Amino acid sequence: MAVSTATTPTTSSLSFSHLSFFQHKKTSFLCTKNSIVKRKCEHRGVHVKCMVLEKSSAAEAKKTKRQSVYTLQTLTSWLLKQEQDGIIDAELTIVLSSISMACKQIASLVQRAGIAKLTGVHGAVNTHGEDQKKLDVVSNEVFSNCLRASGRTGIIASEEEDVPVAVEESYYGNYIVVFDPLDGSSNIDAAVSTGSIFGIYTPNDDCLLDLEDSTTLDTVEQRCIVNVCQPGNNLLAAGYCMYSSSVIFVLTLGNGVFSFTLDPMFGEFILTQENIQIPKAGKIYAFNEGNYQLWDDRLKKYIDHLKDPGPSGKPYSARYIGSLVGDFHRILLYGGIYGYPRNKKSRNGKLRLLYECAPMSFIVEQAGGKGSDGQQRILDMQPVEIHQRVPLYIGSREEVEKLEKYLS
Ligand code: AHM
Ligand code: MG
Repeated sequence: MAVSTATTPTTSSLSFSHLSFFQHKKTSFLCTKNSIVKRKCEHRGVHVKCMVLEKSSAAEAKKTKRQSVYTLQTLTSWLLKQEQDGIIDAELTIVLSSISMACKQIASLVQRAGIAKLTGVHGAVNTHGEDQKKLDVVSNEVFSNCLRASGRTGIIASEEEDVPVAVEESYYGNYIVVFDPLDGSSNIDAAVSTGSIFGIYTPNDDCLLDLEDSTTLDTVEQRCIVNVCQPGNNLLAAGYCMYSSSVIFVLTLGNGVFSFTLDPMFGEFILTQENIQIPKAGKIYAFNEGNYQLWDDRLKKYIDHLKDPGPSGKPYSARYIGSLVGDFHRILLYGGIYGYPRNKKSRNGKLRLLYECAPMSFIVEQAGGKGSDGQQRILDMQPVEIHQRVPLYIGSREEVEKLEKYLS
């Protein structure tokens, strides 16, 4: 690395870094710049003289090392660290890695949906009587395959399947994974944000579910349902992946909320936010106000108040994508409230307790927020059926509590 004498700057204009590689006539001198030893280089005629000025402490060197801009923490290395710290076991680490792999695959399918002819409806109707999109079906398959291949899941329950499924290939671990493989898929053909949501439990045969109505089910199916129907309080981990302008994987293991962004250059989720805390309050509301006339009068009053808080207050801003993951992610970062209330046509609202409300409520509580059905904490609710729907109000603590007062 030589600098030609013709372009060699004068001594007065030389910075330390210029002097790091400086050649004069036939003699080359290299003054290394490092964190342990600082050198001052002087240009005297044909010589460059390097003098040791001071030795920095080992602590300073360590600090400099920690601040390197090249230090990236991938989801994989972060999970391994959680395992080393005893927060999760090796089996759960594998399950979470499998989920992140499924999310990467779905992200790629979502991005290429138009090209790969994956837009439009599949032609079937799911267990809720809704038209399944092609990508609903494909994403469900991707998620299920990744979980099966992990060999660490005993039962998987998907919003897109009629009943939970026992995984025969389970090698060890037996974790129960509940998931909505592609939430908000009505947005997919317009390339608007969608997401995957998941929650993880350990097997629990003490579930209080009444199976008397389920006599048509065989014993394996019954065991699966009993194990899956657990309150959100039992969640070990929950998260979501948002497919948007960035692909963002948000995760909690019950010790804070962490966010990872997919780096498309090398296909890894990189830790981008640690210990996310939702603002205590926030002036954004995300409700489908098209249903206003179907709502309870108390809820109408609450929404009216947000829009017209009187002379002292500023109205709230309405922001609604119609995609829970995207709407929730905005509220998590900026504060405010997301709501999917019950209405005259849907007595329990639209969202499912197991696949959507409980995992999101676990995340929001870990971030200091609140998830409620308007009266009670979502995480305390004992599911009575696997595809049970409940009203959901979720977001900043003060905002959810204000709504609860209006509804009481
Ligand atoms: P889905 O699971 O069938 O995609 O439905 C859930 C979605 C949520 O993402 C979103 O918040 C809600 O449905 C929107 O419903 P609506 O179109 O009634 O506002
Ligand atoms: Mg959904």
